[in-house]
Amino acid sequence: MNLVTIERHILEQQKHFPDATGELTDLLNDVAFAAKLVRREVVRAGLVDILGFAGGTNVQGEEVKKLDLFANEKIINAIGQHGRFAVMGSEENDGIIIPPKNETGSYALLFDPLDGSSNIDVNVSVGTIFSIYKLKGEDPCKASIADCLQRGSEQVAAGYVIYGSSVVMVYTTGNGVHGFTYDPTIGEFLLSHENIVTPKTGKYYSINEGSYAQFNESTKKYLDYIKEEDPATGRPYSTRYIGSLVADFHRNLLTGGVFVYPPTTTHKNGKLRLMYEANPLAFICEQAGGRATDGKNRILDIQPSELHQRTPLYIGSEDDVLIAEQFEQGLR
Ligand code: AFP
Repeated sequence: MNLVTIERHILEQQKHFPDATGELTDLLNDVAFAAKLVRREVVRAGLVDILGFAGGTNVQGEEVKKLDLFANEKIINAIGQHGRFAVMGSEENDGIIIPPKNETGSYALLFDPLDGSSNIDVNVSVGTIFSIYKLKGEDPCKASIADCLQRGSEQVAAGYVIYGSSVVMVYTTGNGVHGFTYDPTIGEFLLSHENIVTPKTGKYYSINEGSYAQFNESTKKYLDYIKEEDPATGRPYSTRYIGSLVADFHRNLLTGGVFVYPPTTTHKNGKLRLMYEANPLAFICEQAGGRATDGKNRILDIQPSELHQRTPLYIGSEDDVLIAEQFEQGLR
Protein backbone atom coordinates (compact mmCIF):
# COMPACT_ATOMS: atom_id res chain seq x y z
CA MET A 1 0.00 0.00 0.00
CA ASN A 2 1.35 3.41 -0.95
CA LEU A 3 0.54 5.72 1.94
CA VAL A 4 0.93 9.42 1.18
CA THR A 5 1.03 11.78 4.13
CA ILE A 6 -0.19 15.34 3.75
CA GLU A 7 3.36 16.62 4.31
CA ARG A 8 4.65 14.55 1.41
CA HIS A 9 1.76 15.52 -0.85
CA ILE A 10 2.28 19.23 -0.16
CA LEU A 11 5.96 18.80 -0.95
CA GLU A 12 5.14 16.99 -4.22
CA GLN A 13 2.69 19.77 -5.17
CA GLN A 14 5.50 22.28 -4.81
CA LYS A 15 7.07 20.82 -7.95
CA HIS A 16 4.18 22.23 -10.01
CA PHE A 17 5.33 25.72 -9.07
CA PRO A 18 8.93 26.17 -10.33
CA ASP A 19 9.37 29.49 -8.50
CA ALA A 20 8.28 28.04 -5.16
CA THR A 21 10.66 28.68 -2.29
CA GLY A 22 9.16 26.04 0.00
CA GLU A 23 7.68 28.70 2.26
CA LEU A 24 4.09 27.93 1.29
CA THR A 25 4.81 24.24 1.84
CA ASP A 26 5.93 25.02 5.39
CA LEU A 27 2.84 27.15 5.93
CA LEU A 28 0.48 24.39 4.90
CA ASN A 29 2.32 21.97 7.14
CA ASP A 30 1.92 24.42 10.02
CA VAL A 31 -1.82 24.54 9.35
CA ALA A 32 -2.03 20.72 9.28
CA PHE A 33 -0.15 20.61 12.60
CA ALA A 34 -2.49 23.17 14.19
CA ALA A 35 -5.45 21.12 12.93
CA LYS A 36 -4.11 18.09 14.80
CA LEU A 37 -4.02 20.11 18.03
CA VAL A 38 -7.59 21.30 17.51
CA ARG A 39 -8.71 17.76 16.62
CA ARG A 40 -7.23 16.44 19.85
CA GLU A 41 -9.49 18.75 21.84
CA VAL A 42 -12.58 18.44 19.63
CA VAL A 43 -12.69 14.64 19.99
CA ARG A 44 -12.31 14.98 23.77
CA ALA A 45 -14.90 17.72 24.04
CA GLY A 46 -17.36 15.55 25.95
CA LEU A 47 -14.70 14.33 28.37
CA VAL A 48 -13.16 17.50 29.60
CA ASP A 49 -14.72 20.52 31.11
CA ILE A 50 -14.55 22.73 28.08
CA LEU A 51 -18.12 22.46 26.88
CA GLY A 52 -20.53 25.31 27.16
CA PHE A 53 -20.34 29.00 26.66
CA ALA A 54 -17.22 30.94 27.52
CA GLY A 55 -19.61 33.62 28.55
CA GLY A 56 -18.78 36.20 25.92
CA THR A 57 -19.87 37.02 22.40
CA ASN A 58 -17.61 37.12 19.36
CA VAL A 59 -17.20 40.11 17.08
CA GLN A 60 -20.22 38.90 15.07
CA GLY A 61 -22.36 39.22 18.21
CA GLU A 62 -22.64 35.43 18.52
CA GLU A 63 -22.15 33.33 21.66
CA VAL A 64 -18.60 31.98 21.88
CA LYS A 65 -18.03 28.45 23.08
CA LYS A 66 -14.87 27.59 24.97
CA LEU A 67 -13.72 25.31 22.23
CA ASP A 68 -13.83 28.18 19.73
CA LEU A 69 -11.49 30.16 21.95
CA PHE A 70 -9.24 27.19 22.41
CA ALA A 71 -9.04 26.51 18.67
CA ASN A 72 -8.41 30.19 17.98
CA GLU A 73 -5.57 30.39 20.52
CA LYS A 74 -4.02 27.11 19.36
CA ILE A 75 -3.98 28.15 15.72
CA ILE A 76 -2.60 31.61 16.47
CA ASN A 77 0.13 30.20 18.73
CA ALA A 78 1.04 27.11 16.67
CA ILE A 79 1.17 29.00 13.41
CA GLY A 80 2.19 32.46 14.57
CA GLN A 81 5.35 31.33 16.38
CA HIS A 82 7.26 30.29 13.24
CA GLY A 83 7.33 33.75 11.74
CA ARG A 84 6.06 32.50 8.39
CA PHE A 85 2.92 34.65 8.39
CA ALA A 86 3.34 38.40 8.56
CA VAL A 87 -0.31 39.01 9.40
CA MET A 88 -3.34 36.94 10.36
CA GLY A 89 -7.08 37.47 10.64
CA SER A 90 -9.48 35.26 12.59
CA GLU A 91 -13.24 35.17 12.65
CA GLU A 92 -12.94 35.38 16.43
CA ASN A 93 -10.80 38.54 16.48
CA ASP A 94 -12.00 42.01 15.76
CA GLY A 95 -8.88 43.26 14.02
CA ILE A 96 -5.79 41.78 12.39
CA ILE A 97 -3.24 39.78 14.39
CA ILE A 98 0.45 40.55 13.97
CA PRO A 99 2.37 37.44 15.08
CA PRO A 100 5.67 37.85 16.95
CA LYS A 101 8.69 37.44 14.62
CA ASN A 102 6.58 38.39 11.63
CA GLU A 103 9.52 40.12 9.93
CA THR A 104 10.36 36.97 7.94
CA GLY A 105 6.86 36.15 6.70
CA SER A 106 5.54 36.88 3.24
CA TYR A 107 2.00 35.56 3.60
CA ALA A 108 -1.31 36.48 5.23
CA LEU A 109 -3.52 33.84 6.87
CA LEU A 110 -7.26 34.22 7.34
CA PHE A 111 -9.16 31.55 9.25
CA ASP A 112 -12.34 30.50 10.98
CA PRO A 113 -11.01 28.40 13.89
CA LEU A 114 -14.17 26.42 14.55
CA ASP A 115 -17.01 26.84 12.12
CA GLY A 116 -20.42 25.53 13.19
CA SER A 117 -19.66 26.00 16.87
CA SER A 118 -23.32 25.77 17.92
CA ASN A 119 -23.03 22.08 16.97
CA ILE A 120 -20.21 21.32 19.42
CA ASP A 121 -22.39 20.44 22.39
CA VAL A 122 -24.42 17.94 20.36
CA ASN A 123 -21.58 15.97 18.74
CA VAL A 124 -22.23 17.24 15.24
CA SER A 125 -19.41 17.96 12.79
CA VAL A 126 -17.54 21.25 13.04
CA GLY A 127 -14.56 22.49 11.07
CA THR A 128 -11.63 24.86 10.64
CA ILE A 129 -11.46 26.88 7.39
CA PHE A 130 -8.37 28.77 6.16
CA SER A 131 -7.19 30.95 3.36
CA ILE A 132 -3.65 32.08 2.44
CA TYR A 133 -2.63 35.19 0.47
CA LYS A 134 0.74 36.54 -0.57
CA LEU A 135 1.52 39.93 1.00
CA LYS A 136 0.95 42.84 -1.36
CA GLY A 137 4.09 44.68 -0.32
CA GLU A 138 7.69 43.52 0.10
CA ASP A 139 8.20 44.43 3.76
CA PRO A 140 6.53 42.03 6.23
CA CYS A 141 6.99 44.55 9.03
CA LYS A 142 4.57 46.80 7.17
CA ALA A 143 1.95 44.05 6.76
CA SER A 144 -1.48 45.52 7.35
CA ILE A 145 -5.17 44.94 6.91
CA ALA A 146 -4.74 45.68 3.19
CA ASP A 147 -2.84 42.40 2.86
CA CYS A 148 -5.87 40.59 4.24
CA LEU A 149 -8.47 42.45 2.20
CA GLN A 150 -7.57 40.90 -1.14
CA ARG A 151 -9.98 39.41 -3.63
CA GLY A 152 -10.54 35.67 -3.26
CA SER A 153 -9.00 35.17 -6.68
CA GLU A 154 -5.65 36.20 -5.12
CA GLN A 155 -5.62 33.22 -2.73
CA VAL A 156 -2.55 31.03 -3.10
CA ALA A 157 -3.99 28.23 -0.97
CA ALA A 158 -7.16 27.42 0.92
CA GLY A 159 -8.55 24.50 2.81
CA TYR A 160 -10.59 23.16 5.66
CA VAL A 161 -10.51 20.48 8.29
CA ILE A 162 -13.74 18.74 9.17
CA TYR A 163 -13.96 17.11 12.59
CA GLY A 164 -16.65 14.54 11.88
CA SER A 165 -17.11 10.77 11.90
CA SER A 166 -13.51 10.90 10.77
CA VAL A 167 -11.24 13.93 10.55
CA VAL A 168 -10.55 15.07 7.02
CA MET A 169 -8.36 17.89 5.72
CA VAL A 170 -9.01 19.22 2.22
CA TYR A 171 -6.76 21.77 0.52
CA THR A 172 -5.96 23.39 -2.79
CA THR A 173 -3.02 25.44 -4.00
CA GLY A 174 -4.73 26.04 -7.36
CA ASN A 175 -3.76 22.65 -8.74
CA GLY A 176 -6.81 20.54 -7.92
CA VAL A 177 -8.41 19.66 -4.61
CA HIS A 178 -7.05 16.93 -2.39
CA GLY A 179 -8.43 15.32 0.76
CA PHE A 180 -6.66 13.52 3.60
CA THR A 181 -8.13 11.41 6.37
CA TYR A 182 -6.54 11.49 9.80
CA ASP A 183 -5.24 8.20 11.13
CA PRO A 184 -5.13 8.65 14.91
CA THR A 185 -3.01 5.52 15.38
CA ILE A 186 -0.04 7.12 13.63
CA GLY A 187 -1.00 10.80 14.00
CA GLU A 188 -0.94 11.50 10.28
CA PHE A 189 -3.29 12.84 7.63
CA LEU A 190 -3.20 10.26 4.79
CA LEU A 191 -4.23 10.90 1.19
CA SER A 192 -7.75 9.53 0.77
CA HIS A 193 -9.38 11.76 -1.87
CA GLU A 194 -6.99 12.72 -4.66
CA ASN A 195 -8.15 15.27 -7.24
CA ILE A 196 -11.69 15.73 -6.02
CA VAL A 197 -14.07 16.61 -8.87
CA THR A 198 -17.54 17.67 -7.80
CA PRO A 199 -20.49 16.36 -9.86
CA LYS A 200 -21.98 18.86 -12.35
CA THR A 201 -25.41 18.35 -10.81
CA GLY A 202 -26.39 16.83 -7.51
CA LYS A 203 -29.45 15.68 -5.67
CA TYR A 204 -29.19 17.70 -2.47
CA TYR A 205 -30.07 21.28 -1.61
CA SER A 206 -28.88 22.79 1.65
CA ILE A 207 -30.59 25.88 3.02
CA ASN A 208 -32.06 26.85 6.38
CA GLU A 209 -35.67 26.61 5.28
CA GLY A 210 -36.82 27.59 8.77
CA SER A 211 -35.99 31.14 7.69
CA TYR A 212 -38.53 30.90 4.83
CA ALA A 213 -40.57 33.87 6.06
CA GLN A 214 -37.40 36.00 5.91
CA PHE A 215 -36.51 35.07 2.32
CA ASN A 216 -37.26 37.26 -0.68
CA GLU A 217 -39.78 36.14 -3.30
CA SER A 218 -37.02 34.86 -5.64
CA THR A 219 -35.65 32.51 -2.99
CA LYS A 220 -39.16 31.30 -2.16
CA LYS A 221 -39.82 30.59 -5.86
CA TYR A 222 -36.53 28.70 -6.07
CA LEU A 223 -37.52 26.55 -3.09
CA ASP A 224 -40.88 25.78 -4.71
CA TYR A 225 -39.01 24.78 -7.88
CA ILE A 226 -36.48 22.52 -6.19
CA LYS A 227 -39.27 20.61 -4.43
CA GLU A 228 -41.46 20.13 -7.52
CA GLU A 229 -41.91 16.60 -8.93
CA ASP A 230 -40.04 16.39 -12.25
CA PRO A 231 -38.08 13.17 -12.74
CA ALA A 232 -36.49 14.49 -15.97
CA THR A 233 -34.56 17.11 -13.98
CA GLY A 234 -34.03 14.92 -10.93
CA ARG A 235 -36.51 16.86 -8.83
CA PRO A 236 -37.48 16.98 -6.09
CA TYR A 237 -34.03 17.37 -4.54
CA SER A 238 -33.52 16.13 -0.98
CA THR A 239 -32.82 18.57 1.83
CA ARG A 240 -29.60 18.18 3.79
CA TYR A 241 -28.73 20.91 6.29
CA ILE A 242 -26.32 20.39 9.16
CA GLY A 243 -25.81 23.99 10.20
CA SER A 244 -22.01 23.69 9.95
CA LEU A 245 -21.09 25.20 6.60
CA VAL A 246 -17.94 23.17 6.33
CA ALA A 247 -19.86 19.89 6.81
CA ASP A 248 -22.66 20.86 4.41
CA PHE A 249 -20.09 22.00 1.86
CA HIS A 250 -17.97 18.86 2.19
CA ARG A 251 -20.94 16.54 1.66
CA ASN A 252 -22.12 18.47 -1.39
CA LEU A 253 -18.58 18.63 -2.78
CA LEU A 254 -18.35 14.83 -2.76
CA THR A 255 -21.93 13.93 -3.66
CA GLY A 256 -23.03 16.96 -5.68
CA GLY A 257 -25.59 19.53 -4.61
CA VAL A 258 -26.06 23.16 -3.81
CA PHE A 259 -25.69 25.15 -0.59
CA VAL A 260 -27.57 28.44 -0.41
CA TYR A 261 -27.43 31.10 2.29
CA PRO A 262 -29.43 33.91 0.73
CA PRO A 263 -30.09 37.45 1.93
CA THR A 264 -32.77 37.48 4.64
CA THR A 265 -34.68 40.28 6.32
CA THR A 266 -32.34 40.04 9.36
CA HIS A 267 -29.15 39.41 7.35
CA LYS A 268 -29.55 41.63 4.30
CA ASN A 269 -26.09 40.67 3.00
CA GLY A 270 -26.41 37.06 4.04
CA LYS A 271 -24.92 35.68 7.24
CA LEU A 272 -21.71 34.05 6.10
CA ARG A 273 -18.33 35.78 6.10
CA LEU A 274 -16.62 36.51 2.83
CA MET A 275 -13.04 36.27 4.10
CA TYR A 276 -13.35 33.33 6.48
CA GLU A 277 -15.99 31.12 4.86
CA ALA A 278 -17.05 32.08 1.33
CA ASN A 279 -13.65 32.82 -0.27
CA PRO A 280 -11.75 29.70 0.83
CA LEU A 281 -14.67 27.40 0.00
CA ALA A 282 -15.26 29.18 -3.34
CA PHE A 283 -11.60 28.62 -4.30
CA ILE A 284 -11.88 24.92 -3.41
CA CYS A 285 -15.25 24.59 -5.15
CA GLU A 286 -14.03 26.14 -8.41
CA GLN A 287 -10.89 24.02 -8.31
CA ALA A 288 -13.13 20.95 -8.04
CA GLY A 289 -15.17 22.10 -11.06
CA GLY A 290 -18.02 23.74 -9.12
CA ARG A 291 -19.35 27.29 -8.93
CA ALA A 292 -19.67 29.89 -6.18
CA THR A 293 -21.45 33.24 -6.36
CA ASP A 294 -23.33 35.73 -4.23
CA GLY A 295 -26.34 35.26 -6.52
CA LYS A 296 -24.96 37.72 -9.07
CA ASN A 297 -21.19 37.92 -8.85
CA ARG A 298 -18.45 35.32 -8.67
CA ILE A 299 -17.41 35.16 -4.98
CA LEU A 300 -13.70 35.22 -5.90
CA ASP A 301 -14.13 38.55 -7.78
CA ILE A 302 -15.61 40.47 -4.85
CA GLN A 303 -13.32 43.23 -3.57
CA PRO A 304 -13.61 43.08 0.23
CA SER A 305 -13.79 46.29 2.20
CA GLU A 306 -13.81 44.88 5.73
CA LEU A 307 -12.50 41.80 7.51
CA HIS A 308 -15.85 40.59 8.77
CA GLN A 309 -17.82 41.40 5.63
CA ARG A 310 -20.78 39.13 4.99
CA THR A 311 -22.08 37.81 1.71
CA PRO A 312 -24.96 35.74 0.36
CA LEU A 313 -23.57 32.40 -0.82
CA TYR A 314 -24.64 30.03 -3.61
CA ILE A 315 -22.05 27.27 -3.84
CA GLY A 316 -21.72 23.73 -5.15
CA SER A 317 -22.40 21.82 -8.38
CA GLU A 318 -22.17 24.12 -11.39
CA ASP A 319 -25.61 23.44 -12.92
CA ASP A 320 -27.38 23.59 -9.57
CA VAL A 321 -25.77 26.88 -8.59
CA LEU A 322 -26.64 28.35 -12.01
CA ILE A 323 -30.32 27.53 -11.53
CA ALA A 324 -30.38 29.00 -8.02
CA GLU A 325 -28.74 32.16 -9.38
CA GLN A 326 -31.24 32.46 -12.21
CA PHE A 327 -34.05 32.51 -9.65
CA GLU A 328 -32.18 35.05 -7.52
CA GLN A 329 -31.77 37.30 -10.56
CA GLY A 330 -35.46 36.99 -11.48
CA LEU A 331 -34.64 35.16 -14.74
CA ARG A 332 -36.93 32.27 -13.85
P1 AFP B 1 -21.99 28.99 14.23
O1 AFP B 1 -20.47 28.86 14.15
O2 AFP B 1 -22.44 30.13 15.07
O3 AFP B 1 -22.64 27.70 14.61
O4 AFP B 1 -22.49 29.38 12.76
C1 AFP B 1 -22.31 28.48 11.74
C2 AFP B 1 -22.48 29.17 10.42
O5 AFP B 1 -21.65 30.28 10.31
C3 AFP B 1 -22.24 28.20 9.27
O6 AFP B 1 -21.29 27.23 9.57
C4 AFP B 1 -23.61 27.62 9.02
O7 AFP B 1 -23.78 27.17 7.70
C5 AFP B 1 -24.52 28.78 9.32
O8 AFP B 1 -23.82 29.59 10.28
C6 AFP B 1 -25.82 28.35 9.90
O9 AFP B 1 -26.61 29.46 10.07
P2 AFP B 1 -28.18 29.31 10.40
O10 AFP B 1 -28.27 28.77 11.79
O11 AFP B 1 -28.73 30.69 10.25
O12 AFP B 1 -28.77 28.36 9.39
